[in-house]
Amino acid sequence: MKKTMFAFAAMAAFAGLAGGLQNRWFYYARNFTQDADLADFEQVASTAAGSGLNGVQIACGLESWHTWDAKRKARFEKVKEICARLKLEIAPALWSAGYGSFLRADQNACAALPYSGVWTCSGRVATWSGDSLPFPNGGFDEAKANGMPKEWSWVDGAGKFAFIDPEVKHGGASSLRFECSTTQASKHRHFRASRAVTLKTNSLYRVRCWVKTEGFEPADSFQMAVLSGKGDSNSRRGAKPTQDWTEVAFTFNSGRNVQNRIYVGSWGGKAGKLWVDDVSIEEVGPCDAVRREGCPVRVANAETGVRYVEGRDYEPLPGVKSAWRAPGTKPPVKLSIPEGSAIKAGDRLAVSIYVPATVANNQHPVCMSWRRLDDYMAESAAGVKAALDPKSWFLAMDEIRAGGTCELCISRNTDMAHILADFVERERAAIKKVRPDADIYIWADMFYPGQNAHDNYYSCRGTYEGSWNLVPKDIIMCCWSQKQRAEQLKFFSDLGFRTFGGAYYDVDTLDSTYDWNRLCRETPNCLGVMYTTWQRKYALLAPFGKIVSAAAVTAP
Ligand SMILES: [Ca+2]
Ligand SMILES: [Zn+2]
Repeated sequence: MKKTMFAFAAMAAFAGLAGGLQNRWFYYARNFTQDADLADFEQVASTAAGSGLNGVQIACGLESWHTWDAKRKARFEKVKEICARLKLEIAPALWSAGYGSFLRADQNACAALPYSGVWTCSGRVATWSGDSLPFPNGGFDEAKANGMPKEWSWVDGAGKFAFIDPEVKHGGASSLRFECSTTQASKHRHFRASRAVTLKTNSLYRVRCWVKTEGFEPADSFQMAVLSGKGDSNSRRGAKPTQDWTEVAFTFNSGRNVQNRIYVGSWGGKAGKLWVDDVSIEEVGPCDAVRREGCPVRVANAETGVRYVEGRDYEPLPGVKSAWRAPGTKPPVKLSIPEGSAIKAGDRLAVSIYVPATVANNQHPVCMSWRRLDDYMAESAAGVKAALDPKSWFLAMDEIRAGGTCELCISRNTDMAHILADFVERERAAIKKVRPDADIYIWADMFYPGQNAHDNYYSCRGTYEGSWNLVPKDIIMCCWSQKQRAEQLKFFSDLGFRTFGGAYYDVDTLDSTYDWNRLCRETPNCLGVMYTTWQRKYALLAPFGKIVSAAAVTAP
């Protein structure tokens, strides 16, 4: 009986799917700013079409087509010709709030974090003039009686696989060496040194260390991090398996977190040696001030509290030159003091501004509350319509790791779930205005509680929980959780959404593809599946295409 029921279910799922899943796409990211991109695309597209795929999500910045030069537009015409000949539908990727594609419209669109500091007026300028932050024995030069470094409150495997090394060092008398190959390693294979560090709130810090490796695996298990334990993302990851002394450094905003721990080392090391030395942390000054609605500049006398007036006591502060400029690597922004100002040389100023939010590895999300972005969406949608007039539009709205922190967001008195859903609604409206019958796809992670739809998400203020109930039901959810693919497809299907499978994900085998293929066929209203590669790995594209195009589900 069970068998028969399964057979009926399978037959129903296959109705109208003689060639497999309806949408069988691959992901392709290139900007077509050079002719070589075209040749590469044609080769990948031919492989895809030859193995049964019928569409491509192209991430080529088409959202700014209205600003492209003639050569780039001509190359895109060639892309259209190639796809028409190969019978591949083009779904352009557009509008990433998480990875800041909107910064093309205005660098001040970045999500912004409050910054406050005491600046000093000297002559006709006032600027940040930092406090030093004592960080003794960041160079592992002084050891305690047990042989472990002074000041460091925790070293994994002290004396077992972690050693002060006087032979190999970057500076001073010694470094700290981890032997990741030892059989004495802990279950979690952590090889880290850490200590507490007390920071000021809403201040900028640059942390650095030097790293040397020898046969170190996996190389991306190296990480330097400053963690408060509250969802923050202040870290840099990665080294080479074998490298001479190399500096690792990054800048971060302390936000509301005073008590933090600084970590250097490996999470999950399996082999080789890792040395760290000369760890330091310093306060740095902001190099850009965000100037837009919701990001006021406030300057007062630090002693008397008297407020100064922009345009009278100090010249208007310029906006963001580039959200990618890391404070501490560029000169700090300055206030120019005009004649007749109430600010006098030697005055100490309490300065509050907003600075670009930086998260994870140099990622710059945008503020979804800023209505100016709607103008860009309208321009952009009209451009995409003129360039391609696609039926399928793919919103690149994944991993939005900052937001809710500027006064514009706070004044809305809501959470990230509502801010996000409202933004998606505005994106949808901009598309529907130029293409009423558009199918609109979106990455599903910001709407799935098992991925990113929760509270304490990186630098966000307010929860994303419940976002799945707020977004229009005609948006197609591209599920890409590799671990929870079955649960995620079911979650959105049960809520009444159409779904799409973001499969493959740069793995080395097609094991998961068989499962995605089966799940996508069994899930009601699942439109198809996509070969999704971030690393331009197309080696398995042909067999992938055959699996998802076959009339029946095939077993591995
Ligand atoms: Ca040292
Ligand atoms: Zn905001």
